[in-house]
Amino acid sequence: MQTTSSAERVHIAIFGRCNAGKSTLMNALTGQQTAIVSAQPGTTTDPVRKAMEINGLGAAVIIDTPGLDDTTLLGTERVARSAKILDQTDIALILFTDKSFETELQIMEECRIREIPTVVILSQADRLNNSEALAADIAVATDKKVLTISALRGEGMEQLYEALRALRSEEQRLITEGFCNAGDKVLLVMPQDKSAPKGRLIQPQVQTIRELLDRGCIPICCTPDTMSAALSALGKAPELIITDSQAFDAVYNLKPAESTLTSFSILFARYKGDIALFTEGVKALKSITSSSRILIAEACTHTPQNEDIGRVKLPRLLRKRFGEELHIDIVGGADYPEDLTPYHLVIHCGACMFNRRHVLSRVEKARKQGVAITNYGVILAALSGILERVRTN
Ligand SMILES: Nc1nc2c(ncn2[C@@H]2O[C@H](COP(=O)(O)OP(=O)(O)OP(=O)(O)O)[C@@H](O)[C@H]2O)c(=O)[nH]1
Ligand SMILES: [Mg+2]
Repeated sequence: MQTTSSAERVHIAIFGRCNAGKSTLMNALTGQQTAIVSAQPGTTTDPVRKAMEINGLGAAVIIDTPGLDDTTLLGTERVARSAKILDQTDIALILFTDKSFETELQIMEECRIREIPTVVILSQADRLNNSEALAADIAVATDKKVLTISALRGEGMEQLYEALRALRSEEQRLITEGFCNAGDKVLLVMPQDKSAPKGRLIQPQVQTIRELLDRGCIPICCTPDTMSAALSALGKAPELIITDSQAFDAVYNLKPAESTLTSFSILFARYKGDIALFTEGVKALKSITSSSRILIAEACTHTPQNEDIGRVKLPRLLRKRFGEELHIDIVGGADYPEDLTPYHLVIHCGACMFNRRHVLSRVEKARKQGVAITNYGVILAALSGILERVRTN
């Protein structure tokens, strides 16, 4: 379980006013004293995260949040904080405790706009002597089914897990969805050269192989050097071939005409983001001039490496093509600007550290502002002439 990266976990965030019982629910879900609980309003001042495995739902991160009405924080900061959490929330648990619903309905509206599924909860039911009537009022106000729970006593938790499992199965996405079916042979051509990590496969390769096995496909692995031998061994052309950008030309030349070809970076751009918008976004390359501004946005902050894509390789390729004066800003981690309008194009990293929701929140910001957006895999494929030769969606 610990090996599932945070990006692959369903992010479940708990929202409500101070003292609604958010931290108590967090502890009940995780089965540990993960968050501090007290009768003092405003106990939780920063989001608390805990990775866990939920039976039947899989790897999750539970996020406990500060009260939405916490007056110890400045109003605008509070809103900004919850918006930041919503940016990465896959499922929101909204806690209600009494008859005033205003704050709860506001956050639900925000979730509706962002298409974040919500679970409506009447919290601390053991304290109430009119929980049924209150639950009925909340159901009318929210137009949702209401779960009545007592996190302190562990009552109603099974129904909560059930609701989470149901939402999760609606959300589940596949990397290779639509590219192959059960029984299909899928040839994975994966160069294992100097740049590959020693003794293991990289995460996108591992995840794709695992998914193909789960889907009843037949993954066959080879390197560019052994691709011809693998094709002869197969007898019949594989339905799908997936390769790495660096081996693309060699693989393209050997590919049987009947096989569909795509790349790991295209599949992951689609899995992690909005491939239609990303392929549309690279069209902005046509109108870039040496005075254009480009934003390169990375999900994580990391020590730049020698051939770092975002900091070295992409700026070099772009400047070579559009001129040395090309203005390129590079931001990392949480520094994604609110105002993207100065930019001609936003190029986002592959986001191995972000969940899909988080990438889509950023994509949506660009779309709303009418700014073209793409990602590393798609732009590198476009710049090297791969994009028009692969299936992207
Ligand atoms: N009886 C009862 N008390 C509860 C329940 N859940 C929480 N409480 C109590 O309510 C108080 C607040 O609980 P917390 O879990 O700290 O509430 P919170 O929403 O995290 O509060 P903040 O961090 O201040 O926003 C504590 O005294 C808890 O013991 C419950 O299900 N039943
Ligand atoms: Mg708390």
